[in-house]
Amino acid sequence: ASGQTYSARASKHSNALVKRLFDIAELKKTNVTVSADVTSTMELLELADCLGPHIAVIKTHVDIVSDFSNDTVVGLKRLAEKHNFLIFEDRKFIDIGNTVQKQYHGGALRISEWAHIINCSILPGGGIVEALAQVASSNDFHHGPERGLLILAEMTSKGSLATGAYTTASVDYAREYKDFVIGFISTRALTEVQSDVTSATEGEDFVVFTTGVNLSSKGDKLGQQYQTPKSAIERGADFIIAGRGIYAASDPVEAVKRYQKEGWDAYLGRVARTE
Ligand code: UP6
Repeated sequence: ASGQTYSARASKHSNALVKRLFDIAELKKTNVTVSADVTSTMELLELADCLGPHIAVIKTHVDIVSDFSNDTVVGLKRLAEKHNFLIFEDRKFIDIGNTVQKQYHGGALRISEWAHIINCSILPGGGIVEALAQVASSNDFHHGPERGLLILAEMTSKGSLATGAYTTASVDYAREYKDFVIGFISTRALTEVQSDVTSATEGEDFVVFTTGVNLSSKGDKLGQQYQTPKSAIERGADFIIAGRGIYAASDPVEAVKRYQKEGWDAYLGRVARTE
């Protein structure tokens, strides 16, 4: 787990998107990513607007939005600017390179146009990372510097097979494609070199996003397993991702504020322990 502050990491990072992400965290004092898993454009935009001041990133699954259209995209982009947060489409690409390029760029969802962050599984091998990176670096794509990839290195569901050699290979691919890969979806810090002792020499600082965060539940009936914001951050999460814990609460704004405070206090604690 990194013991450095977000601003220290921002100042040293070579990736413009990561810099911006850390700057947002520091400015808004939040490491919360809300997983806005609602199924209509109206609900999604309402959530983004009322939670916006308290989050660093909104995570979407736009393929579950029943009336997804250009209005969804325009609305999301407008709110991302209004509240200064990034958009992460949790599409979990997992296919051969030729297919994921078409799923990422163009198609019905036009993900490359509006999502700052995407993620993929490395089950298909390194070609998937290369294919997605190619889209962002192509000459006719103008958002390249504002795009980044998280590798799904672990999963929070019971019986997950994203362990062992798969997780190790995730780190290897991240290092191989470090211009485009900004970090991991994982339940803990995966790279020892994130400690400030070695990161200076290695020049490596991957961002850890952790899903499966909930303050009031241990899991659901379909195998989801939760930890608290504090435990996630202590294990190395830089950003905590919470869905139902926030949007399904009776008062989502009150809930997001609790996750913001718990997440921020845990981060300050981690930094203080390193000093
Ligand atoms: N997600 C996980 N676990 C993973 C990867 N992704 O839960 O290993 C995603 C889910 C959902 C969110 O697709 O969008 O994170 C978790 O939602 P929840 O907080 O409501 O359980």
